Amino acid sequence: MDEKKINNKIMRIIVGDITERNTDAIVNAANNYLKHGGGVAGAIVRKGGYIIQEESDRIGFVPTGSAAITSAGSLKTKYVIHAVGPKWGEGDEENKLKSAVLSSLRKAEEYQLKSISFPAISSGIYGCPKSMVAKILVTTVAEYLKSQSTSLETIEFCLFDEETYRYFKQEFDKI
Ligand code: AR6
Repeated sequence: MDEKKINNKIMRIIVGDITERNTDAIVNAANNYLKHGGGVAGAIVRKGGYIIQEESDRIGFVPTGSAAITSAGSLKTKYVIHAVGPKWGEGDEENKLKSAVLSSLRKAEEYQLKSISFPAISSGIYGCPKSMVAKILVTTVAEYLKSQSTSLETIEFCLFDEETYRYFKQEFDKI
């Protein structure tokens, strides 16, 4: 675990299972149709309950680089913010990823949330390099905290394995 203060807000990196986090919201690495099958998405629905899939089905399509919000079923968190990151190779991955992060932060803001936890969006099934994902996620959140007044007091990255954590730690240390 490591954390930094930016404008009196906390930016944190941890190794863990995001479905266990009790932040106000957790972010899901979703696809355009919010069909939550594998990866973090599958784990969220398996643990939180099918209500999350049902609410997602009512939302329907979410463009790449955007985010939608549902309740969180029986998870410890209150909301799931479904962010759609890019697939590696489709083009303009960095901008789309940045946009997915900013859309998630704006959703959290709309709901006046105080804390949010992000996974390494697009770095699993979607195949983006972990180094790129770490750079975009960490710099986007750091810039956001520097430049905005926000309801968010804590923004964390919950990384599933030590290798991903090391990539995030490298970027974190540059801030
Ligand atoms: N907690 C935290 N991180 C996790 C967890 C967990 N429980 N499980 C996996 N990760 P992925 P993507 C990490 O594949 O690449 C789904 O089918 C994982 O190690 O979940 O954006 C969706 O429905 C990796 O570093 O998301 C989409 O179709 C990161 O989370 C598609 O996969 C993201 O991996 C999205 O692919």
